[in-house]
Amino acid sequence: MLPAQWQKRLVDMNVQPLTDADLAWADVVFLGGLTIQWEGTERVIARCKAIGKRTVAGGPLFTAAYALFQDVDHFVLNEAELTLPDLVADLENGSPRRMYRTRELADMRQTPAPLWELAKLDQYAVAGIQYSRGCPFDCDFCNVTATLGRKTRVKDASQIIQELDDLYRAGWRERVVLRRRQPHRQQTRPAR
Ligand code: B12
Ligand code: SF4
Repeated sequence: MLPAQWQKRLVDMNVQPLTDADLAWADVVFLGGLTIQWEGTERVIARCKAIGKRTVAGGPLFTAAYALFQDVDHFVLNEAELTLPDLVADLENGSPRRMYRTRELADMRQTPAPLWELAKLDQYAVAGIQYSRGCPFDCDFCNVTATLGRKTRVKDASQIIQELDDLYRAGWRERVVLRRRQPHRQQTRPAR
C-alpha cells in the first residue's frame, strides 16, 4: 500500500529484534500491533521519540486506543486501504496531519497482495492469507464487528491465486492458512 519507489524494511518483532540500526535507517517508522503488544509498542515509540524519528501508527491497537499514545506523530486508523493514501500524499506534500480515520469499510477486491519478499519467511511455521473481513455475529469477547463491520467482505478468487503464487515464488513450501472470519459452528443435538 506504500509507494513502489519507497524503500521498505519489515521488522516483525514476533520473530526478530528491532535494532537501533533499523531505526537509524528509516525516515519514517510505521508501527502496528494488537492490544496484547501494548507494552512492547510503547517501548518502540519511546525509542523513536528519543532519536527524533517520525512515527505513524495504525492497526487494531491504535484504532481502539489511539488517545492513550501521545508520543505518536501520525495515526492512520481503520483500514489502511482507505486512510493510508491521504497520509502518503500529505507526507509527499510536506503537510501531514496527525489523524487519518474513516467510517467507511474497504472493498477487499482493491486490497493489494502483500510484499512477501519483505518477510523473513524461514522464521515462520505457517503463512496466512487474509480472505475476508467483517462478521454478522455478536460474540461479546470479540471486537471484529466493531472495527470491521457486520457484513462479510471477501477477496476474489484471482486475488487468492495471486497471493498463493507470490508465496510460492518467494520460496514458501509450508502450510498456508486462509484467514476467514467464519461463524463458530452451531452446536447441534444428535437426532433422537
Ligand atoms: C490471523 C489472526 C491471528 C493469528 C496470527 C496473529 C499474528 N500475530 O499475526 C493468530 C491465530 C496467531 C492470532 C492470535 C491472537 N489474536 Co488474532 N487475529 C487474527 C485475525 C483473524 C486477522 C489479523 C490479520 O493478520 N489481518 C491481516 C491484516 C492485513 O489486516 P488487518 O489486521 O485488518 O490490518 C488492516 C488495518 O488494521 C490496518 N493496519 C494494520 N496494521 C497497520 C499498521 C499501520 C502502520 C497502518 C497505517 C495500518 C495498519 O490496515 C490493514 C489493511 O486495512 C484478526 C481478526 C481480523 N479479521 O482482523 C484477529 C485479531 C487481530 N486477533 C486478536 C487477538 C485478541 C489475538 C490474541 C491476543 C488472542 C489470545 N487471547 O491469545 C492472539 C495474539 C497473538 C500474538 N501475540 O500475536 C484481536 C485483536 C484485538 C485488538 N484490539 O488487539 C483480533 C482483531 C480479533 C478479535 N477477537 O477482535 N490472531
Ligand atoms: S463469530 Fe468469530 S468473528 Fe464473529 S463475532 Fe464471534 S468470535 Fe468474532
